[in-house]
Amino acid sequence: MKKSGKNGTGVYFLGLDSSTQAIKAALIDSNLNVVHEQAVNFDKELPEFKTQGGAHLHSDGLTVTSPPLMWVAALECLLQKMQDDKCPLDRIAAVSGSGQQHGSVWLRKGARLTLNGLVAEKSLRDQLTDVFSVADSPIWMDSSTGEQCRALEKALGGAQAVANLTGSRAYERFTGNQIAKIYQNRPSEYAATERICLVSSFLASLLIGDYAPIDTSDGSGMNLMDIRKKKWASAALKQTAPALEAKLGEIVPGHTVVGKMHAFYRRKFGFNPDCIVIACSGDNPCSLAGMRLQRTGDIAISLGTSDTLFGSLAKPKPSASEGHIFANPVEPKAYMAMVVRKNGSLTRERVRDEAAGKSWDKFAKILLDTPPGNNGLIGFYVDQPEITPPIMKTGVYRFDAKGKKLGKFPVGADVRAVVESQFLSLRLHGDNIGLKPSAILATGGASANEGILKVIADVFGAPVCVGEQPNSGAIGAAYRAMHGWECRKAEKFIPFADVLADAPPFRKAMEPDRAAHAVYTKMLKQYEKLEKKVVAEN
Ligand code: ADP
Ligand code: XUL
Repeated sequence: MKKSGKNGTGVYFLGLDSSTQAIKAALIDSNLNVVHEQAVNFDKELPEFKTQGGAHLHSDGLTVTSPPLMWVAALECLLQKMQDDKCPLDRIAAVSGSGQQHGSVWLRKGARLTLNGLVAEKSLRDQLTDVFSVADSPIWMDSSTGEQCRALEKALGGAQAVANLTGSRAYERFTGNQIAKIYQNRPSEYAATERICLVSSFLASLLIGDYAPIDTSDGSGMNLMDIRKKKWASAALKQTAPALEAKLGEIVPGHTVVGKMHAFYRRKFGFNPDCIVIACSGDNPCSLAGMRLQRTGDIAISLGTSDTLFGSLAKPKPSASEGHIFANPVEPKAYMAMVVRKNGSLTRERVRDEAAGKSWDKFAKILLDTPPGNNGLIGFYVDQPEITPPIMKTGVYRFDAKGKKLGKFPVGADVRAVVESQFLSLRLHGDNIGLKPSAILATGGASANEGILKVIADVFGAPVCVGEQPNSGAIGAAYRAMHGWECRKAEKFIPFADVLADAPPFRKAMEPDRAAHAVYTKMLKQYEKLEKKVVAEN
């Protein structure tokens, strides 16, 4: 491990990322260097929970859940690994976290007391086995709440009215619609619930041993928060479920200190007794912090389980048809805009296994060796019901250069088609909500793939930069921990950019090719036409 210590302070900041497939950690020193990274993969390291990509895909093809106890076990396992690696846990001044967005964790009456009374003699997992009123947490991949979405839009005066109030039209995965479904279908479990957390605020609750508030940025992904006032929207709460506000608790800005690490972590892992916890936030908001997006035109693409395109925004302009406006996680007065695709890494992985011998290197080589534009072939790869564009019926839809349906593509063409359609879609829909990149910062697992970065640069006609580590969720959480700690020390809000002024620069990884970009600009029209057709048929 590298040594730290700007001004001899020698303190560290920890970012945790409870994401879809794994929990990850990034430890930074006071010079903003990442000095340690660690991860626990759910499928591989906690096989007893029987997840696939961190989730349980139910037989209706729409419902997707994860066991919240797995997230508890994973946190403990991660901290154990860090202690085994001799990380200076006793010198961590502040911790914050990132969580996959929209997922909810349901805690039964009495859970708060259990959290308060955690003891180091027992495992977290054993002590928290019985705190959940719902054992299967709905996550962001779920698309089973169409009925509840329609009801919310009807009650509030239509999709635009819901978007104006909450930042997004009603979306299936958004937490409020998931809450409405559980209230309607499982009323006794709803009644037994004392607190509904997001994945992020659950992580913070585990760390402080108490109920932690939801932050305004992750709270924007619920269809329940007034996006301008940054308070719960009573009309949305009323339509969702009774007595909901008390179950949700407070909503706070992202730099808020939510408590101190519970004594459990000092006794078990040697954390410092003064270590504070800063409100945890969503993975995309944390990535925005990790990518330090400040200027308009600086846009990030996160290539994790989902693919997302996002950027900072001064004024919200919510759309009734697509995209999301969230509160900004580091600047209380600002916003962020985002487009999300569900068929990201796992869909690429499936095509890789079928067409590139299960090798990312081979997958990248095919992309680098085949012509931009795929000789006019366009495909839509919908392994899971898609969010952007909304396609509920799963399957692969392939078209030739004239727009005629095809059953199969020649060898290799699926590799190019899956990647090209993913980024043509992000370009088209990002543009619709004002996300027009002049430079792109890429992050997430797939940002290690040169072939994919080349397609991104060419589709958008913009240079692509990457950070030293592809894990901007955990790094962003570590930056936010530092920011919250500095604000607490100064007893006032300090601009995030001031705290991060010395952060390491990003590396330019790919320049766009003008000719290839022109091919994609032309292809986008055909892509849009075919996309409309596929959406209309479903
Ligand atoms: P999440 O945070 O959503 O759990 P990550 O950002 O950790 O996801 O990304 C995990 C994904 O990264 C895996 O599903 C895998 O398909 C993808 N991945 C890892 N390495 C590569 C690579 N070299 N090329 C393309 N994709 C990759
Ligand atoms: C964002 C979304 C996903 C999850 C998981 O709206 O649904 O990006 O946050 O990464």
